[in-house]
Amino acid sequence: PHPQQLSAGIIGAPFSKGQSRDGVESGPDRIRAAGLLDRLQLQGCAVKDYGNLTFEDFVLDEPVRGSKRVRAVGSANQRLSEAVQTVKRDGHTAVVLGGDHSLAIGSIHGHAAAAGPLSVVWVDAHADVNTPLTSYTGNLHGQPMSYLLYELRSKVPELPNFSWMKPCVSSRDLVYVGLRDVDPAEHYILKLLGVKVFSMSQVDQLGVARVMEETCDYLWERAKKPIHLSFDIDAIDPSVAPATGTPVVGGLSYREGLFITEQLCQTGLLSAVDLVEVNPLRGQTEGQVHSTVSTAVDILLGCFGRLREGNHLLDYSLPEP
Ligand code: 4U7
Ligand code: MN
Ligand code: MN
Ligand code: MN
Repeated sequence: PHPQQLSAGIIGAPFSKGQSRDGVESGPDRIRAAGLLDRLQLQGCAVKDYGNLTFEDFVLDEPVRGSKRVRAVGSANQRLSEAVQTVKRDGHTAVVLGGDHSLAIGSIHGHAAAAGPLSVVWVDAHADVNTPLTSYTGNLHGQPMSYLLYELRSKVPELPNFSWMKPCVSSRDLVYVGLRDVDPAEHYILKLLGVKVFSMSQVDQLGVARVMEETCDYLWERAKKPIHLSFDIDAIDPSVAPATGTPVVGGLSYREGLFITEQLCQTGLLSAVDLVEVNPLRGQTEGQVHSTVSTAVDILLGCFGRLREGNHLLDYSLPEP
């Protein structure tokens, strides 16, 4: 698709209670301040900003079976799910600016509620598929995929403020790219369910071009479903994107990150994108924050048709002398 045929509906989700570090709630405003909306419009993409969501506070939000701030996460994601449904029904490609990665629960749920069965491409250093019972940190940002997968339904306990959601993704419709920090229980789950995984080791072995070719082939084997891209900025190497809560060495290069978005955009099926885990407070210098935020912006521009070969507007014509 050409950028001029695309439209973005942007939702800010300044939410941080899926993990314990302050700062990730300022991700949406930092990404906007870096010029995301103007730059999308300049490349010909129509943009509607739905603003920032607000979230309910819970004074009493005691851990539930070891998992922290479950009520706040459940409630925030219910709001986000409704917002994503609105954006999809308005006809846009949804963009969720996080915030921490627990937001994928509401984002993917809302996308599936509005668009039907999805393919999910999860670009992350982590698999985020701990159940509340396998997590040893108790942080919900390490658990969202376990709530979303049909196949794990019987392994996830009922949690307060989660009764609004039901699993909506099949493990056959999920592909991971960039993994390099997977907990033992998560590794067991990925093997048990036979999930398609391109870890950093596969990126090294095959190169990102084959990884993306195989990702698309795999997802299209059965049907061409709308694609949900959930992009955790910590997938990118911390030398490029250090301002994030759980950095892991040995990540995707900036170029590999952009290539992933160029390829997914060219499928014409990209229907929603999360850009999460940008935490400006985790940068040690303003330069580190800038590098992280501008990488996040470039990833999003790539999702909306920006190509490194260059672009031009459909109605462009050369000036006559
Ligand atoms: B992120 C972790 F234990 N697996 O469950 C956990 F290593 O959204 C990390 O990908 C989760 O940044 C990282 O807490 C969550 C940990
Ligand atoms: Mn991560
Ligand atoms: Mn993540
Ligand atoms: Mn993280």
